Amino acid sequence: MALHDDEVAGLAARLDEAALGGTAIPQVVSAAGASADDGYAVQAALLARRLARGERLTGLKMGLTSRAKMAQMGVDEVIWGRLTDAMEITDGGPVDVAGLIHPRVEPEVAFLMGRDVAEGDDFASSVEAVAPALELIDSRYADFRFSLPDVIADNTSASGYAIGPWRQPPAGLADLAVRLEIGGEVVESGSTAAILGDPRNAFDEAVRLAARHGVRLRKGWVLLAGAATAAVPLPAGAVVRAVVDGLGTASLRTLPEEGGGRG
Ligand code: OOG
Ligand code: MG
Repeated sequence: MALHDDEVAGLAARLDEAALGGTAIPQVVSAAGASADDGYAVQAALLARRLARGERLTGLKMGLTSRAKMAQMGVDEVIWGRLTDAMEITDGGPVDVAGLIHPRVEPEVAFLMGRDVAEGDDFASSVEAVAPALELIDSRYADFRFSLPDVIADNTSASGYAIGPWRQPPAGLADLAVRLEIGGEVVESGSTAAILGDPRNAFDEAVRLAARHGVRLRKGWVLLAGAATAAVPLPAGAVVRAVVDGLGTASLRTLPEEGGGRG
């Protein structure tokens, strides 16, 4: 049974306030008896609040496209969320983690849309560039635990993203080595093959799944294909790099913690 509009609006407000205040909430969406489709309705209402504050959509993200992530989160369905300009992190640039709840970081591959994408459009004619990327996720739920409708409603834990240098899509993307480094140490490693066998499949899934909710990728938008490895906690005062063989490096640096405790 679908949630009523006022329930959807109320849940979107809870999630929005949790993110703004940097405080975790219980799994209120599944507790309300929501389905995955209800989750997408809450996500749309949550993003409408952000856009009303002046944020602008910059793209979409795929989630749980790799087994490593499905296993880590205990949810085994591919999901998608929305990106805004407020989530953009300049490549190599600073991120203040003080206002976040329990941030994690994961290595990804990003696609740049060369045109408005219609259902059935293929990767080759739609994607004009590819880049290594880092995604910063921060579930608004306590202990980073959620069910499928919860995480969909929470915009698939989206919090920030940094994109490395764009380049023309290479001939092969299916099996590029990926590593995640924090403070110069390799903390996770894997392959782009972990992303649905080939990250290009994440593009097809994004087009298909978003269309179900009337959403299409636009020219100039970014699509994050999903993490190639499990996510790791993001510490303050650290340099983080995602290195994808053949694509290059995306990086960010977190600001040092100020005088003991959250500001
Ligand atoms: C959900 C978001 C998953 C990915 O790349 O798989 C995701 C989460 O793990 O909190 O962004
Ligand atoms: Mg991700």
